[in-house]
Amino acid sequence: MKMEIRPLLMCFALCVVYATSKPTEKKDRVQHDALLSSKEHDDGTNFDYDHDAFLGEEEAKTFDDLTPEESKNRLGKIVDKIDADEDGFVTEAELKAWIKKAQKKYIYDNVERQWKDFDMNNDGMISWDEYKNVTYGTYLDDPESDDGYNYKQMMARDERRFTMADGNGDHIADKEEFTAFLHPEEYEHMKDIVVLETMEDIDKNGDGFIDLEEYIGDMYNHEDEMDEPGWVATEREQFSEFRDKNKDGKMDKEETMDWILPADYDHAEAEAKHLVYESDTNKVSRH
Ligand SMILES: [Ca+2]
Ligand SMILES: [Ca+2]
Ligand SMILES: [Ca+2]
Ligand SMILES: [Ca+2]
Repeated sequence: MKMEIRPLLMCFALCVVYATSKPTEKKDRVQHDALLSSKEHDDGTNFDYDHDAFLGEEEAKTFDDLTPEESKNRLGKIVDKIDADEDGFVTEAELKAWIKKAQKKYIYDNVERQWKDFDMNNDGMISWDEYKNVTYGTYLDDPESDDGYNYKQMMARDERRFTMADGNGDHIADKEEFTAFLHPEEYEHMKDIVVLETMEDIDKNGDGFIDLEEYIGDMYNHEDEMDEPGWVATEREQFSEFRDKNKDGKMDKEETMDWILPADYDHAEAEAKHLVYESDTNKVSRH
């Protein structure tokens, strides 16, 4: 399928200039939105999510500083790049490839930014000791000081994740291993630890399961005398109907994995289809 989606993409870019992000009250544990954008996907409100998806979150941010005219020029160049075979049309496949690249760019940029803070001896590797000293140096110097954080527990948790990310077991992370440490949700072999850490966060009574109250308690902060917002009731139903698949009243490891790391969903593909659909139904006119 070929499609002239250039006008739509151009429109997105201009919208960036006026984009405002909406605060989200609800804490979202599901790993999907973070992949493409930290913003909510709600085209009824704005196109922020779509901007981030095809520009990359950082790139979209720099558009904020440009005039509409500059944005337009810049985006024209980007659309030319998306059109990989240069036939003047952007296909769903080209769009999907572009979005995948934008996702990865965000991740690799993030790793690059943090890298120099941890590689103290500049040998191009980050050892567990380097990471530990940079992150927990103050605590290690004075383990008795108490400022409300359980550094011992946080450090043990980091070391467990570091060990899992360290594929060859030498306690030293190369760039790929460090990327797996910082972005475990991107790696198949890190899925178990993502689920484990999430369960530890939510499972307040430590029985190894997430019950309904723990599930709601994690996403909703009870404020005294306030009525529960409507979505809390919806989430209670979600828990009973979809999350707790075997209906024993709690979520185990598998059920938690299905929730936070939905397996059969390709976000780049879904977003590409979505953009083509938006273009196809000519919703451009509403901007
Ligand atoms: Ca080093
Ligand atoms: Ca290693
Ligand atoms: Ca529990
Ligand atoms: Ca269950």
